[in-house]
Amino acid sequence: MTILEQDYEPQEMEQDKIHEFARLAKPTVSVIGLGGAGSNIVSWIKERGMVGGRLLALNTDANHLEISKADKRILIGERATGGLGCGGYPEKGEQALKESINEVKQELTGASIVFIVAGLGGGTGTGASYALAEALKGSGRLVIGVVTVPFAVERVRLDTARKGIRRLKDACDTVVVIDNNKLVKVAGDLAFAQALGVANELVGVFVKDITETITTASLINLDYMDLRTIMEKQGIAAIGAGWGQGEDRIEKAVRIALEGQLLDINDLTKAYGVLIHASGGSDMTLGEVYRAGELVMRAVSPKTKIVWGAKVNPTLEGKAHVFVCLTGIESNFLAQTPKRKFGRLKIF
Ligand SMILES: Nc1nc2c(ncn2[C@@H]2O[C@H](COP(=O)(O)OP(=O)(O)OP(=O)(O)O)[C@@H](O)[C@H]2O)c(=O)[nH]1
Ligand SMILES: [Mg+2]
Repeated sequence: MTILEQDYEPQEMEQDKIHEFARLAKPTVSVIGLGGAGSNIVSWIKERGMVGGRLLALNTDANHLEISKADKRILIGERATGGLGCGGYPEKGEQALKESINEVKQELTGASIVFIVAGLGGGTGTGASYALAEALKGSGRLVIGVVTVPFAVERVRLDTARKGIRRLKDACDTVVVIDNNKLVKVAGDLAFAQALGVANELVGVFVKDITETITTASLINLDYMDLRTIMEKQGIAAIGAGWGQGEDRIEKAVRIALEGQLLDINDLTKAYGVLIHASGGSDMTLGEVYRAGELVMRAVSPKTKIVWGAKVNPTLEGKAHVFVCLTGIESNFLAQTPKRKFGRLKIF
């Protein structure tokens, strides 16, 4: 054996070792949409295409599940609901998930990050999502709930949603709460179906951008440990999103994201952690991305932990999109006391 050959072998072994570590260290992401809204959001993501994550849809409603575009669809609680949905009862959703838990867990083998996506207020999305989060608790995975809160006109569903958030908060690492009412205010006067579309897009972009920035090479990579740092055992989170165009597009996008129209928080300095994500066309520069980071840093407390990621998106030529996710906050929605459903009893 020549000296050269002797040198070469250990080097090759080192390369193999790095390759093996890289393969094992790659986080695997599963996105699970539960109930009608959750399945629709997963279909939205599938239609746009997502690199690096697996999309699952879970429902008790067989007809709705049939139109889902998820990579894998699972009808849960066949015995409990007969494929007919939960009719707004979260207890039924919980029972359905428990009935099918083994099948669901099997689909999650190897997943290190699990997004639980649902519109709270109904039976399946509410009950099955907290039951799933509870079943995954302590499994070592990072479990992130991303849920919407019903529109004010949905009334009784608001209470169901509050109960759902409380259970999710105890079981998930972080629950990102998006208030449909704020969304509609920002988006303008929209018909109900269109308003739901806006909600699907916001949740969809959030989950897709985080997944792709973690699993694929990006302008600034966000890694699994970064995400863990600010999301592990953090309770409630809120997100703000902003768009900008033209010369100061990044400044505009950050300002809109932080103005708080979407954020369910009054005081940004109370957040434990913040995730900043910027995306823009191939013309987006690193300088712009750092500027976004600087602007957010000025708005939060010096103690707030900050992680960030950035990704080029060819469909955003000339534009910028920024979202901020503030973790460890107290939700205004949760703090509101529910309105009394009946008037006072009058005794004559
Ligand atoms: N973003 C979004 N939200 C939706 C959509 N459809 C319904 N919602 C919201 O999500 C809440 C729950 O609705 P669904 O997801 O249809 O209910 P479910 O979880 O299937 O519950 P059951 O039908 O009772 O089993 C509603 O109160 C709405 O606020 C949708 O397509 N997109
Ligand atoms: Mg349903």
